[in-house]
Amino acid sequence: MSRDQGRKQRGSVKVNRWLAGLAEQVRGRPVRAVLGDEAADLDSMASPVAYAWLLARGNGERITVPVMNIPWADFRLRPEAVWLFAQAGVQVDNLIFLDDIDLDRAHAQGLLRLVLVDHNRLPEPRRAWGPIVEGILDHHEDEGLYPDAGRIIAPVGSAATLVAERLLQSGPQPPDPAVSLLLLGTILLDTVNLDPAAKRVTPRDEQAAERLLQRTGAVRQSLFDRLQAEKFNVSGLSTRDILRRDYKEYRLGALKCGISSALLPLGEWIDGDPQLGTAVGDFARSRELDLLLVMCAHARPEFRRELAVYSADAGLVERIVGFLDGSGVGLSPLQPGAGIVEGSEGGSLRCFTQADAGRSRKKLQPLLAGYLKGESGGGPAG
Ligand SMILES: [Mn+2]
Repeated sequence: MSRDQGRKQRGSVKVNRWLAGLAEQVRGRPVRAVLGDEAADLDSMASPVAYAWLLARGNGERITVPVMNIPWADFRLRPEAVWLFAQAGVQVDNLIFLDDIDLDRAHAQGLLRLVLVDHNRLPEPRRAWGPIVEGILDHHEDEGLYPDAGRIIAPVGSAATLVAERLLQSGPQPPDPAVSLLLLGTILLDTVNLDPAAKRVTPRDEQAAERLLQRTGAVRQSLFDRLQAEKFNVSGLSTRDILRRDYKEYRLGALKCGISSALLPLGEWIDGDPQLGTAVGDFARSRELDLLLVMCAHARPEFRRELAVYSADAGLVERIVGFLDGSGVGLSPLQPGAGIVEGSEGGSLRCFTQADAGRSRKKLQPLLAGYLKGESGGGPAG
């Protein structure tokens, strides 16, 4: 135990010395921001830190920094990340969040370059940043954007695997233990502890994890169990927190649509928050959404998905529900009360169980995009 702590200490000292003061140093200087996806799951926070650590070694006048793609206040919404960074001994006070760096200003001054990690398309509001994307490291399908960017894209279980491969081959020095633990925890969580049944893991993830296990001396099962428990830990989070914890926004046809992913049973959420309908309506209004989908996933006891559909326009809710149900998603009203939760100001929130538990946000979003494009293009005007 003391040896483990000693290792951890040494690793964290190096990483923390590197991170400390980075936010100060970038001001007014050319910066290469290594940026995760805006949903900021563990992969999108740990992998940019590790990749920036690797890239920072080689470069001269341009300073390379990892940027957490969320405001600092949202970090606590991701308890698995809070736990793993603490376990690795990384002082999160030293990490750069969106409120620690003015990316818009750096871009306007011509000082900003981007390396995208765990995604390969900039979100809509930042589309103008395309020309400054100089690198991509990702495990999602390559959309072929930013042709001048150097790309490391492969269909592995976690972007952390791709960083680990580079880190492990980068030189005679063993990788930093803190960085290694961040990558290992991320790979285990993303691949459901390297379980082939979850259909995420590839041989490259296995190899990377194996070597990181040797480096860190971590115990695979207990590391995974703890991370998994933390990920599903929503105690202490309000409905608004749960909604914004893993949230993405899209323009679908003529509509502004938000999709939240939440890791708890919808029935439990409804029981736990008598004001759920109001809170969902408030959230949608605050983001000026036409439509809000809340996708719940849990494994109590076996893996299930549930879906809540909210709009101020009850007719739109009907159409969306009808379309999804007819597209094989299979929606049955959640009991009790036939899945209808009273919302505020006449909004309609309807709750369902999903027969096809394979339809994640990644799959539902393009399905809806196709439908709503047709609806806005081919339907009656307005
Ligand atoms: Mn990922």
